[in-house]
Amino acid sequence: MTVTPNRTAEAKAILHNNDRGGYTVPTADLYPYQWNWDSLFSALGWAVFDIKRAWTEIETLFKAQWPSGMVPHIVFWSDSASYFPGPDVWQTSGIAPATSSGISQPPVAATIVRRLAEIDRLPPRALYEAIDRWHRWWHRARDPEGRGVIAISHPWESGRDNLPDWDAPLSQMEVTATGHYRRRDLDHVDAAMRPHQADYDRYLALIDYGASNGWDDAAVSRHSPFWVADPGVTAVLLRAERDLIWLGEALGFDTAAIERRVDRLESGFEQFWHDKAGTYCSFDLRTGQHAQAGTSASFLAPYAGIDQHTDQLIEELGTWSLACTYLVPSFDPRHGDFEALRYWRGPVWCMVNYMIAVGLQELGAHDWAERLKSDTAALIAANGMPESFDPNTGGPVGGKLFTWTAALWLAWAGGSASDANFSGLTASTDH
Ligand code: 9WN
Repeated sequence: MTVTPNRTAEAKAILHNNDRGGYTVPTADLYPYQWNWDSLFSALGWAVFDIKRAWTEIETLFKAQWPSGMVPHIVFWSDSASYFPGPDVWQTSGIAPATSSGISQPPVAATIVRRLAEIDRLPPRALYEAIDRWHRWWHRARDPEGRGVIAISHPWESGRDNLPDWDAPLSQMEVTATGHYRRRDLDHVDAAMRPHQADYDRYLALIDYGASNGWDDAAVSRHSPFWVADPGVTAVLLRAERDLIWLGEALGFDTAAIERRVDRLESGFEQFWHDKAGTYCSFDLRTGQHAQAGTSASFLAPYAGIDQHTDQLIEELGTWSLACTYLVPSFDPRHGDFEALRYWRGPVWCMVNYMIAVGLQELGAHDWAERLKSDTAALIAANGMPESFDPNTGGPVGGKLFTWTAALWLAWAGGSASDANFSGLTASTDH
């Protein structure tokens, strides 16, 4: 007799097992610290059965906010030998209030806090103000020219580390002395699923660049060897700004400044449109060169409330669906650089599917939103909760017992009717 696994019980157990007291690690060993967007997505999962714990997750993350407003992508609350690069490489002490990395990650906080507010209560005013400071940091530090597109200073800042988009900008970098270092990721995950050594050398060189400039935002924006406008971070920020307005109005704040930031991002977004590729693509702000093909982030435009090219995007999604079994691969499955197992060069990531589906639903593309939800549910039902999935076979990729996969099962893909109000697909969409 086959026993059907109880995925909901498993998902809750994953959150509990990854709980380190006030914050949730993405997975044991491979990622033993608090990661920014992982932590926020975990709050969606916690909210399904422990709303208080969901709020704590976010409060803990914001304790690590820098005086500049930046919220780091990793907070090293405790020591661990199982991850590299650790605090000694980042060298942020004296700048950061808690030991942390020196770069950020896609700012999903306002959107997730809004979701918690809709099901529970409004956030404390101080949390709203902290998120506002973080958003202002993105504009000031990562769009200093006010072009309306947000730059990343390191592939890790996009959250989509080894996307083919970053290959050309990284290849321009001179990598001289990174010194000897030992990667720890390969102790935990098959090398075929991880970035190449040449990528890691560049990731390290970029950390070295930031650290040797004291993580000064002006120095980074002027001279960082890697400075690429990312439609992923820009779309996430644009949506987050709209959700911050919602929160600000509910809390009685003046939101006029945020409205102006929204206007700037809305008009800036079209710069990502690349006619030849027929989709939204990142571009190198130093050379002006667009990436050559679409990525899963191209489909985040609807999530950002951008509807100029909806028909083309939906047509593109239809073509992708014929080239792989499960949507949405992280990179164009028809392109020569697509690799079904190698991290962000192919695999399907649940939280990206969730964001894309929310946007599609809001623009009225209900069938596609449902398709993404049912693909995600099928992947998890068959394979449990790994870091990501092979878009062709559906097999598990990367780390195991993964927090955001578990959280998105609870809050979205595996939701029963009684969980419906936690689903991004049914919550109010009045923006
Ligand atoms: C570097 C934790 C993080 C995610 C990122 C994902 C991966 C780290 C790494 O893991 O990046 O930040 O060492 O590979 O790409 O999105 O937040 O899950």
